[in-house]
Amino acid sequence: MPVPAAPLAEAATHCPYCALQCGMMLRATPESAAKEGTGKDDGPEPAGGRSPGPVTVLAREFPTNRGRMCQKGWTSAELLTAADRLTTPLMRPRRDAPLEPVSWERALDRITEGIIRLQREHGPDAVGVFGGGGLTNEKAYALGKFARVALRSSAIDYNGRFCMSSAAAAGIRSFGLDRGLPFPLEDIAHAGAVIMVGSNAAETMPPFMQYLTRQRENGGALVVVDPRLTATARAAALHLQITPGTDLALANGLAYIALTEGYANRDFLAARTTGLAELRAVLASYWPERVERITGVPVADQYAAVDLLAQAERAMVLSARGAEQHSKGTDTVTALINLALVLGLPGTPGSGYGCLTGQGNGQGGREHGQKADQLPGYRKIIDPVAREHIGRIWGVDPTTIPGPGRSAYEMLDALGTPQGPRALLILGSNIAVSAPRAGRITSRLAALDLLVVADFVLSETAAMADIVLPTAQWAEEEGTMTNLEGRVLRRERLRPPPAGVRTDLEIIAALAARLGHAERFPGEPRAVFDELRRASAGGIADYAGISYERITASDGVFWPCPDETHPGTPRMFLDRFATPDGRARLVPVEHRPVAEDIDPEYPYYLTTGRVLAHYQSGAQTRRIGPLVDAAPEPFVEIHPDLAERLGIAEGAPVRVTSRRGTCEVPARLTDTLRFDTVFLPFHWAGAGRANSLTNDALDPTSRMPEFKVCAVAVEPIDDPDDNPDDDRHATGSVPTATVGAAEPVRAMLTGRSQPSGRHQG
Ligand SMILES: Nc1nc2c(c(=O)[nH]1)N[C@H]1C(S)=C(S)[C@@H](COP(=O)(O)OP(=O)(O)OC[C@H]3O[C@@H](n4cnc5c(=O)[nH]c(N)nc54)[C@H](O)[C@@H]3O)O[C@H]1N2
Ligand SMILES: Nc1nc2c(c(=O)[nH]1)N[C@H]1C(S)=C(S)[C@@H](COP(=O)(O)OP(=O)(O)OC[C@H]3O[C@@H](n4cnc5c(=O)[nH]c(N)nc54)[C@H](O)[C@@H]3O)O[C@H]1N2
Ligand SMILES: [Mo]
Repeated sequence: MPVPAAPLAEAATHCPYCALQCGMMLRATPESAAKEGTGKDDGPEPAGGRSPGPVTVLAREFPTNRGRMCQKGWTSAELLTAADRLTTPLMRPRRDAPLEPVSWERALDRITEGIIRLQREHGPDAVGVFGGGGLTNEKAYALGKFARVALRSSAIDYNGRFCMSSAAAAGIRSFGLDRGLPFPLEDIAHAGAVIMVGSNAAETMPPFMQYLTRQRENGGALVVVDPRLTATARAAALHLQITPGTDLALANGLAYIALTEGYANRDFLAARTTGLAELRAVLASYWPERVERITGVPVADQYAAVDLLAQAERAMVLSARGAEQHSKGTDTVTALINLALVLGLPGTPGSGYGCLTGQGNGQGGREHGQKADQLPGYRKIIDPVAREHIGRIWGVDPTTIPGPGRSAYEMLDALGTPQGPRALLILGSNIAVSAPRAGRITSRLAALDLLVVADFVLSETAAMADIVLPTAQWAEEEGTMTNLEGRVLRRERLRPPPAGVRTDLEIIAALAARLGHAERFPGEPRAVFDELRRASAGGIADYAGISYERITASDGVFWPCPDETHPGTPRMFLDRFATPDGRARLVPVEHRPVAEDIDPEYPYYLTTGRVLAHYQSGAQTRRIGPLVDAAPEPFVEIHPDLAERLGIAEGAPVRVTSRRGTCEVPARLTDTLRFDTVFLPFHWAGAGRANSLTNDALDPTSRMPEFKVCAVAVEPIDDPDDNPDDDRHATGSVPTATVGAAEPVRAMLTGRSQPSGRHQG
């Protein structure tokens, strides 16, 4: 292992959380440098061992955040010194025994023995890898290569499948490639109209809101489509309070209006698209009254939204998880792209369609090969030319590179079965909390012969592992991230990890070395990045011209950037789309119902999402004092009228039940959501785990699960001890309070013509 460089007094880096990648400055307090660990120790942390001191976080003037950050960013450094931070590998002496500290040698030897034995008995695919969109580009690249070269396994996928995979699949189908935002954030401030479909950026990317504020100050209008009146929707001129799971019909309906009202951009359609006739034929059945019946969005509001978009000189259609995390997410985004194309927005300067990618490296994480069907440079693993090129870079015979593996949920669902992996290595995901139908997934994890998790804390998933490896945090290692704009940026290291802790790259390198591939896996991020550049050269996501030096000296570089003299590509598609003929595809798509609709037994829609103070599975933010104070516990949002009907008071314990499990949380009564819909944030484990309920129905193209809608029953908990088991099935007991409630709710809906659009200003 190379000797780590000395700690810095100050490091220019980026927030460890979302895809906005706010620029931040980290400053070591004087005593922390003195108490520094070297990161080189190869044994358990001695009792009372060294612990590095606190770090101060300052916001930087970076083009994404322009000096601002949210509460998560300001408090992010607290996790560096969290009381329960892992500083030694942990291992179970026996399957049923508790985790105990062990040396790195023993932990790595035990993992290697397990891998070799399971692969000898069951073949290479017996060992699987699960990565994350929070990992740096270097780690995502190394992990994909580790699976294909060191393990020769096809079983690798990652949590990005649960995130923006539907938008990615739709972007590839319509435009020929997927870059979340094909334009810089700055363009949003100058758009005359923006429609945001299923994004609550006010809570999920607070510093992003300054672009919408500036957009409004510039005279622009915002339309928000969300079943809830969120903080984001409050900033809108028009809020469309849609029935969950019906965005596809709405998008088709808005495109219908654009075509029939003469708003279609005929020159653009003729010059830059194909498929208009076929699209027109499908859109013909999406007349406004029918769309109102499906979506609940009043006809007048549909017209108002199209008027705003069509009359603006520059306009944007943006989507996020609310529209995408559905079993028809790919087609829903396709319908939104069709709307944008009919209006002539994509590839037009200042206008366009974009997906607001979520995780810190959600964009880069989907480009470098940790995806089941992909090789670095956003290449297809089935493409013989790509296999040839990558085989050369990796120094292996291309025929030895495995073919495509299963998608994230399908791989997890098969764990421990004769068809699936018997060992799993997880870096950067806490699936025991965040996977859909999580009761099923934890039972699959428990069925494994070997579960290895690398994390900085004992997440709920790590707590199930046979071996846990303590890994470095963002301030303790270098690396690059690619933000939601496709901007490749640099993380600078403030100080080495605490004694006993290794970086993910060092862990991958050490395992690869034990599997006989010592030379092929450098543990140094720069060496990995240089290889990544060469591997990506000539691919879709081409990083060949991007270097650490360039992105340190600048505000990052946008891919594609094929050589060092190339300026990078902030705006894409200006001349042509990335399809063979250069034209965007209008792909006709039909609305279809949600995978699990409400019925008398499960009469309400459940939707899930986020709150400002917590990040994802909460593994990181549930350990940070000010964030726990801001949002101490899980809750379910219920409309006061529905709560009254069910006999539920504010703060009272509520049981939410789906065909897959139950969740018990206090009620939060609010009239900001539809009264046929309840909302659960998914940041908590245990009885408050939202994913005990969610549906594992998958999108046929992206394999995205239907996180955003399933059918549930809701009842007050009279006897708190009466707690039915998780993952029960439809045959289980039916909560009496809600039997047959679907009809009264429908009557309420029609009786009060809920929901209605909301006009302001
Ligand atoms: N505070 C915080 N910020 C985060 C994260 C976090 O966990 N916490 N995670 C990051 C990541 S990885 C991601 S992916 C992003 C996610 O960012 P967002 O997509 O903004 O987050 P969500 O809360 O999942 O969903 C957004 C909205 O979709 C709405 N919605 C639910 N169902 C539907 C529907 O059928 N149609 C429509 N139109 N809307 C619907 C919900 O009511 C919710 O307000 O946030 C990133 N930023
Ligand atoms: N019901 C419902 N479920 C959802 C969603 C939803 O909207 N509703 N959203 C989905 C989405 S969009 C996403 S992105 C997923 C996210 O869900 P997860 O994949 O569980 O994401 P995190 O909670 O960020 O988990 C990251 C874990 O890895 C650790 N970690 C962070 N960085 C690193 C690193 O660099 N190296 C290593 N080794 N470990 C690291 C953290 O401590 C944490 O334990 O959840 C999905 N689940
Ligand atoms: Mo995400």
